[in-house]
Amino acid sequence: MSSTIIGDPLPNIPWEDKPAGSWDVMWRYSGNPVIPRNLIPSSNSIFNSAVVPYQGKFAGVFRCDDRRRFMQLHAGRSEDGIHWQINNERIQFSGETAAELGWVYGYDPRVIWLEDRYYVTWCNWFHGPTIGVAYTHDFETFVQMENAYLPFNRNGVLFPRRINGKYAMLSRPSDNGHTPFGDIFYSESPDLTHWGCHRHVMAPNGGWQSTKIGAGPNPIETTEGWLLIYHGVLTSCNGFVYSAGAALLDLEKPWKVIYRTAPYILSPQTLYECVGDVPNVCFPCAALTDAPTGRIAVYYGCADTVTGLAFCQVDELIAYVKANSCV
Ligand code: BMA
Repeated sequence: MSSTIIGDPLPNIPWEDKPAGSWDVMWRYSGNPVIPRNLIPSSNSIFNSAVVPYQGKFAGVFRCDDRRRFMQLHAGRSEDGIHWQINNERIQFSGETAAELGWVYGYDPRVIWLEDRYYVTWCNWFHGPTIGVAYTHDFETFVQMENAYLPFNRNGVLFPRRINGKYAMLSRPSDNGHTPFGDIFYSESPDLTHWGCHRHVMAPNGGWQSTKIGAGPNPIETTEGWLLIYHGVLTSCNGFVYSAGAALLDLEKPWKVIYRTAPYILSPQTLYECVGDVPNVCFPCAALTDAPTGRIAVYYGCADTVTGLAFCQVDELIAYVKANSCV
C-alpha cells in the first residue's frame, strides 16, 4: 500500500471484498441494510448512527426516531459490527450540565475514542440545533458536557487526537430549518468546552455537493493527511439529494484542503437509499478502520430510515481523491 492509515489494527472489522467488475471506489455490503427501521419496539427508523470498536467487539450510539417521530439517541452493542442489539430506552445523559440543559432532541451522533474515553457529539436542541458533547467509558453512563457552540450548528465531528496541543472539531453552521446552505468549519479547544480559533475548511462546490456539505465520520489519520468522508447535498426539483465524497486535509492545519473529490463516492441508488421517510439520502456518520490492511467500513443512514454499511480501501480511495480532485 502506498497510502496507509495511522491507527490501530482491527482484525475483526466487518468486511466484504469489492464485487468483481465493480467500478466503484466505495461498495455496499451485500446484506444491507444492516439495521432495519424496526429493530427495537420504540423505533420508527434507525439511521445516521455511529459505531466504534469496544472491548474486542463493537458499541455505538444510534439515531432512533421514535414512533412519535421524536429524534432520540440510543446505545447499542454488537459482536461483529453487523448484528446489533440496541437498547429500547434512549440514553439518559447524566451530570450537572445535562440537568441544566435538559433534553428536547438529539440526532446524527458521532463517536470517537480520544485519549482516555469515548466522546459523543450530536446535533442537540438548545433553542435550535447546535452541537452536543458527552463522554462515556462503558456505553452505559453518558456524562453530558457543555454544548460546543451557540445555535445554529450541525455535523460536529471531533478529530481523534489533539492537533498542535488543542482538541479539534469540524462543524457546519446552519439555521433553524432544513438549511439551504452550509460550509465546513474547523474550531479548536484547550478543554473540549471552550471552542474558538475558527477556520474555514470548504464550501459547496457544484453538482452533488452544490447546496451544502457537512463532515461525516470522524477524520481518519493517514500518511497523506486527514481523510475526511463528508456528505454533500444537491437541490433537485424533487428536494434534497444526499451523497458522499472524500477529501484530504493537511495533518497540522486541517483547514487546508489538499484534495477533494469532484465526483461522489456514494450516492443514493439502491431501493433502501431512494425510498424511505426521506428519499434519496446517503448520510455517513462512522468509519471503522484496520490500519494493517487499509480496510475502511463506513456506516451510513439510508433514506432517513435504515442503516447501511459500505467498504473502501484506503490506498484506492486516496488515489481516487487525488485523481479526481476539484481543488
Ligand atoms: C439533514 C439532517 C439529517 C438527515 C438529512 C436528510 O438536515 O437532519 O439527519 O439525514 O437532513 O433528511
